[in-house]
Amino acid sequence: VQIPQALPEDPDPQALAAEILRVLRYRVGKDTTVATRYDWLTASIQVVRDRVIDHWMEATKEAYDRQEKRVYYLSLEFLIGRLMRDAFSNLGMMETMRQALVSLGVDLDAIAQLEPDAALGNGGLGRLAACFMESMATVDIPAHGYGIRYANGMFRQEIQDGWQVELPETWLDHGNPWEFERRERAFEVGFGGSVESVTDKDGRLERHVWKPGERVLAVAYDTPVVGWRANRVNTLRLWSGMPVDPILLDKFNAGDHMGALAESNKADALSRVLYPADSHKEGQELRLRQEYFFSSASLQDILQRHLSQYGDLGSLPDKAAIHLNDTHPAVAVPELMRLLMDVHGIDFDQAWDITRRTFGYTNHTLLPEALESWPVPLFERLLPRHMQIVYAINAAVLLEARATGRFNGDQIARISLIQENGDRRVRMGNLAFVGSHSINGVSALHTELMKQTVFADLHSLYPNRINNKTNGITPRRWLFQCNPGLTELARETIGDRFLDDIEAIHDLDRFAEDAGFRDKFAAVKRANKERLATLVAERLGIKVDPSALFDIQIKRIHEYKRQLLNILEAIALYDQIRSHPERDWVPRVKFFGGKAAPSYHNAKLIIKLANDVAKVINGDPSVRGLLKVVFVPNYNVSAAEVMMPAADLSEQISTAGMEASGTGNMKFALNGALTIGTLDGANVEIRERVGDDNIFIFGLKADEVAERRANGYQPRAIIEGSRELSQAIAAVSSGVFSPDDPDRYRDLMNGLYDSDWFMVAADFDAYAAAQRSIDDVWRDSPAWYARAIRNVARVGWFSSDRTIREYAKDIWNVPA
Ligand code: DL6
Repeated sequence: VQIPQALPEDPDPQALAAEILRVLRYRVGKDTTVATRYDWLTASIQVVRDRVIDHWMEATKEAYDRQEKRVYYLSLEFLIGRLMRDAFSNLGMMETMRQALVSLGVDLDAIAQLEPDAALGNGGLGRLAACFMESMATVDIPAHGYGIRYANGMFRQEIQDGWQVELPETWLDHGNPWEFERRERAFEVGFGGSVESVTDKDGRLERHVWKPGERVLAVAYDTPVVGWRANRVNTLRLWSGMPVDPILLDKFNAGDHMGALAESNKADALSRVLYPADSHKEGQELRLRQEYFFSSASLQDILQRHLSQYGDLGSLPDKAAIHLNDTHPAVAVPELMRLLMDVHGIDFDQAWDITRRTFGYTNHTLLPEALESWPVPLFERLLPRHMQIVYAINAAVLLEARATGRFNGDQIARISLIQENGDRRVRMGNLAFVGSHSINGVSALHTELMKQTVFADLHSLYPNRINNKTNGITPRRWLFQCNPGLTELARETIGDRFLDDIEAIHDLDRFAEDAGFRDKFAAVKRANKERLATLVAERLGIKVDPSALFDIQIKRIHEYKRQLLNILEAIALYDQIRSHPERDWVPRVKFFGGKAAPSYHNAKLIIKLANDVAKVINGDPSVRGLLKVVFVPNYNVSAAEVMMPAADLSEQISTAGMEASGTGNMKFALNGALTIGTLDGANVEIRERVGDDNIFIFGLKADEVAERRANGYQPRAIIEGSRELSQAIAAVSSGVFSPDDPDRYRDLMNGLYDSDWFMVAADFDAYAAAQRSIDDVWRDSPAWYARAIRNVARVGWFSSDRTIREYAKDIWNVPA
């Protein structure tokens, strides 16, 4: 999208071409005769980066001069994807850049494809962090993101014989032209060792001194984050591990060559790889090390910046808001306490007051298996001083709870930072909660459930802390950049106001009943579907018809997200099409995409099932192409940018009460897909905004799911009572889709009969019925597109600009 007002310093294409050539020559060290496509990419990125730097420095200086409060967003994940198009688009130079490159014989789209997709995150949580960074720059909040510069981000997924295979993604292979290495910005981070007590001459305890047994360096790498129209440029600072001594010469000289490099390897391991599990805790030592590594380095950096500007730490909460993105950085709570007490000599009470006023915490999941906790012995061995501090905090909190006289023994045990039943563990959720002045959920329903379930007792102790901040997405990437066709159509129809205020896209609403507009809208959708069809044909050799209904479920593979429900419904539909060939079936393509955690057996099996089912259905001539199933490998941000705009139907079918929010649901709706979904996460609020007629809601509600579970849910009876479902399950179970290994899915299917925790059976009939009513609306094309247009028009509220403004006002206390 070429935004109307180019920045004042925006050059013409010829000047830009000259700049690209200069960078190619003097920074990349190539001339045009030998430059590879990667060299052109590097030169183009550096040209745009150069243009960002002045804004970056200005913004930093201004924040300093005006003594503005800064936001620090600590996140173990930033799923940023490719940055070049985003930067071109936010700077309003996409077209000039395209022309400049054309004049040099280079195709912008071709080199853009080469940019690695920076996948430093697993899924929703990491992508939210990336949207937030862009929105903070857009709404002009001085902010720094802090995370880890993983050498290997999310794995690359290949599908071999239908199975997921994980391969390392080496996104730094060609260097990273975006970043600045800041060797001088390095902090020591310790692990292990012992704690000594220092006493005064009268034997009174003065302070504790932690003597770590190991030390590593955290080195900063900075990436500028450009807001819309380069309003402001913020910093994403990612830490990389380095040894304090690159080689231990005494060991080397004594012939112990491996031992000489041991420290280096350990430091390297800290930023080597992202843990690829999003929904269950990783009880591994390296993970806790990573969490502490980046939390400690970030806090040291923050305190140093604060001290150099203000000279004392008492004012920290007034000048810094530190946000914990989930519990992964929760160890920052005792780390800040340690730094304040042991390094800066502040007493416990004041340190605790500063800490709580500085931190805010967002919870992103209620799944018990995803709530982090660490065995006390491991925590104590790695972080002995932090363990002492956790006990001290716990004592303060439990005494406070006891003093109210409102809590019995069980409740006190649930408030405790230490889980005492079974092996003793440190509860990171409770730690983050007590150490923060604000705890937020990510959709209205999720926030209510937080109050009623995991944090019920803490909420009763601190009733004013939990608040809701419904997630959002940046419209720059998820509309302007990924769907230029729709953006242009909207501009020519309602003008440019929505470019700066996405809620103004509501002006499109009245065009839902305008046949001429609907035709143009349908043509844009068609072009986007053709693009996806081409990609699928090229990559998978599967031909899909762009006039079919494109039904898409793309997200991490997890049982609670219920890809299995979707696959079983596809099988039931397949049976119906074959049994009733005379009926007027709506041609459909069911797309799936998503990665499974490598250790998650059932999720990997579900991927295999989707591929097995695809093989049978796509190869069966009696289906006459009316149904196709496509599993798109290696779903990532770049794939999402092609798939979201091409969807007619968005599958948001999690078991109610289990999806904290979802953000894919928002991206689809903004790109004109209708949603089929349960009343879960942000679907509830999407329905409120788009209206009942423009969304297909089915299934049990969260309280009904809880009630059924409590009263002894009997899936077997339900399955036996549903002909379609029992036939589909029987087919899978007996090996119809896995003739090479008929028992492959027996356990998975038996699980549905025996327990069905995710209530696939309970919701199946309602889901299938909703799909058939979708067919009815699809047959009435004007009615379909009217609904699609209303979706686009009515979901501007789900912008991350709105979310960030709410954080700014209610949590961070910064202007926005
Ligand atoms: O808040 C962002 C995102 C939500 O939209 C998803 O609903 C939620 O599942 C996700 N949570 C995580 C953390 N682990 N788990 N599960 O990624 O956060």
